[in-house]
Amino acid sequence: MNELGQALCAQARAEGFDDVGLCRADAEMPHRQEVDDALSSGRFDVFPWLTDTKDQRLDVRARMASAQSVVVVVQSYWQGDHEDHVDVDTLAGHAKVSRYAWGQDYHHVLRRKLRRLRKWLIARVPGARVAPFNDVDAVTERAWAVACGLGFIGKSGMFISQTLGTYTFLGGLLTDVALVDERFAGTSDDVPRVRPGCGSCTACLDACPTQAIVAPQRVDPLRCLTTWNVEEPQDPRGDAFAGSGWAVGCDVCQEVCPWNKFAVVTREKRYRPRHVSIDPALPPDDVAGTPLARPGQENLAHLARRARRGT
Ligand code: B12
Ligand code: SF4
Ligand code: SF4
Repeated sequence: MNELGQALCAQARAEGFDDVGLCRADAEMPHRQEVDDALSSGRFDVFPWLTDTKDQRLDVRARMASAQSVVVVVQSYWQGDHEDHVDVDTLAGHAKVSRYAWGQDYHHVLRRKLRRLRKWLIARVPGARVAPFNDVDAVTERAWAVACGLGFIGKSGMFISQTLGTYTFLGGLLTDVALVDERFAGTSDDVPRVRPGCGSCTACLDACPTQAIVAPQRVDPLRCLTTWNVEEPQDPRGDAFAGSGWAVGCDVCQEVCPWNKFAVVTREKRYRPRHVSIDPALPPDDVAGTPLARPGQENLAHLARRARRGT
């Protein structure tokens, strides 16, 4: 990367991101063919917002034609081992909530930091185009995290950082500012790739409660609990996976991953648990500003009951 790229990375760390990398926007996106196959398979049609934007998800320059660089940031949300976790309480007992949903909504946290980073870059390159992305934007973030040399895709499908483990959020910037030298045009030779590090481990494939990891790195969204208890909480197809114990999201493929011995407790206080338990009978705005707003307070009682069924 060039000097400006190095300064931008330093600034991203100063913003509180735990890792950051960048690469040329014309570098080949890792797993491009696999992502294309997956999004064309029909299995992802449950998320029309994902399949309808396939072009951009396969090529960031379909999102910003003038893009020169992709910057990816990584932020740990690992809260450490403690009893202070979040549950959904019902009369029938507890149902679990995935760690990513324990604190405040990460979209708000990352977006604010990314907007500041955008301002920083524009102050140095007046007139620059700089577009932040985080989760809901049509950028295949895990692939670009790999392209930026920040880690590898585990058999669980999770992006794994060798220094942070799997409990991380991703986001970044797409910009027309050149942050990598021209001599690397069309390649990712500037960025050493991290070799996949699963070895012979199959813990996540074996432990997934719904056998959603159908092959290494291939997660079937129609079997993953998160599809049914976060994205589509009212879809009756989710009933097929009742009794998992998970009311919101699922952490099993991360809980068993040996790379999480490297997980570091997040510096972001806003990801620490705010509630010890959530009563689904509370007024709807109780979950405002947290990821629990995505499935919705009105669905929590149903999700918790379904998670408990059969247990
Ligand atoms: C749609 C979506 C989902 C869907 C579908 C998941 C899926 N595996 O596709 C559902 C709702 C099920 C989901 C679940 C979760 N998600 Co999600 N999700 C997304 C979203 C919005 C798009 C992902 C996407 O494009 N999927 C399509 C597939 C094809 O692409 P992919 O998942 O990136 O797959 C990569 C590899 O697996 C590989 N690949 C895919 N298929 C194949 C096949 C072969 C043969 C090979 C070799 C490679 C390969 O290619 C891709 C790029 O490297 C991203 C945000 C974003 N904009 O990227 C967040 C994101 C991936 N999710 C995230 C999180 C945290 C989760 C959960 C952990 C939440 C939870 N605790 O419940 C689970 C994890 C489930 C899992 N094991 O993957 C984080 C992941 C961070 C990380 N460290 O990896 C992201 C990046 C959001 C963010 N900004 O932080 N998610
Ligand atoms: S999040 Fe849960 S259901 Fe989804 S792939 Fe991982 S272990 Fe399986
Ligand atoms: S649990 Fe094992 S196989 Fe799965 S992602 Fe982690 S190291 Fe890889």
